[in-house]
Amino acid sequence: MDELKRFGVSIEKKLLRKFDDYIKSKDYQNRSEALRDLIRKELVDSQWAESEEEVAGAIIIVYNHHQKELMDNLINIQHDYQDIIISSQHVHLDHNTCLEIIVVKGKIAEVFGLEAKLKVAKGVKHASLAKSTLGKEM
Ligand code: NI
Repeated sequence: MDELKRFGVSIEKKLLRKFDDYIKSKDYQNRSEALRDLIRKELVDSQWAESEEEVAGAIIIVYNHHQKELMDNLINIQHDYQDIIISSQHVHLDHNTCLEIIVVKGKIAEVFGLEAKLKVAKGVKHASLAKSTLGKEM
């Protein structure tokens, strides 16, 4: 771990009380730990606002594999985005339903493009994107 630096923070009583409640509900050991996590989350979020940035993440889709042409469609989409797809995992949830986790690494604009195409494919019931980071500046 990098060397820790201390700094003072001025904060309204009411806000601090809410922050302490939040810390307790999330099982943080102390304010510093919670604050570090919040800062990292904000930095990752702001990274995701810049479409030229390189990021990592995962797209999860749930779909009915009996839907006509959906399997072909999903495979074609993923081949179109092979440059940013690192790996994918397919899980059979029940007789009809599949879940796929697609791990991505690349430019944000590309990741959003892939997510958008998967989301609108007919037969996809749900798509969600977990935004993460390459971790270089964390
Ligand atoms: Ni399946």
